[in-house]
Amino acid sequence: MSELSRRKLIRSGLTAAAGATGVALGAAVADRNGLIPPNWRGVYGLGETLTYASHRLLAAGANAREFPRSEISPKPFANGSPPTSDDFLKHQEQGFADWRLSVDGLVERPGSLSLDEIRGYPAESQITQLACEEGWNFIAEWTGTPLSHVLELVGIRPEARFIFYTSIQPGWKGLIEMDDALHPQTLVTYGFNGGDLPIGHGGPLRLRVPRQLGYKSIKYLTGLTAIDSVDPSLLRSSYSWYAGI
Ligand SMILES: Nc1nc2c(c(=O)[nH]1)N[C@H]1C(S)=C(S)[C@@H](COP(=O)(O)O)O[C@H]1N2
Ligand SMILES: [Mo]
Repeated sequence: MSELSRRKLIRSGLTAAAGATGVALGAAVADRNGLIPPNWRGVYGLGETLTYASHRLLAAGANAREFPRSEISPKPFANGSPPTSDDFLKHQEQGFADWRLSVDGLVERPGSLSLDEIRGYPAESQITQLACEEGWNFIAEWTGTPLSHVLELVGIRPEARFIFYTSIQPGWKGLIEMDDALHPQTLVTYGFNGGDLPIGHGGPLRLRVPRQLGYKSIKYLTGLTAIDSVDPSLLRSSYSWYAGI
């Protein structure tokens, strides 16, 4: 589909929905400002576009709420089971000494970083809430280096529009746009409540995206790829792409 007919299609779809819901202005503004999410096509595309666009317009640059230490949850819930692959178990046995984070795609200096290297970068801590789409949540202190720092180090190219990220755990992957990737609260974390990040919470390395729902905070992080367009295969089919809260 040409860019023009794609935009026409989006616009007519948005206008139809907008007429029904009384947010015509929002839809028009979304289109004009390029606020069309990568999953606009498909069953949820229209609703997604409206949610995404209104969030972006209302909350551009906003921070996720941070909490005092006294509100850290005494018993944070670790969701799901850690990876069971031989590969992961071997890393675990070796105390994750050889764990690496690959960084590639639209960057000047693709490569891979060791945990020690990452721990040596400027560190930030944040006390934020992780909210699962299923309704539960907890507050914890997360420590790591800003993703923006890692991206600067490898020379992120101006064409990059999204960061796609992967886990050693099959099926878990994430995608955020540069606005979230460069946001100061988006951290490559290795610390949790003052200690190492426990395996249950994604240790040794996890991307923490506190401005979005829990499933965007991918555990057992192994790779970052800077891209300029999104192939549908990069999206997790069972979750909505944009999970702003
Ligand atoms: N690799 C991986 N990342 C993941 C998950 C997972 O099962 N595996 N679960 C996601 C979901 S749905 C949520 S709500 C949070 C849960 O984080 P927690 O285990 O620290 O509570 O991690 C997200 N990241
Ligand atoms: Mo979740």
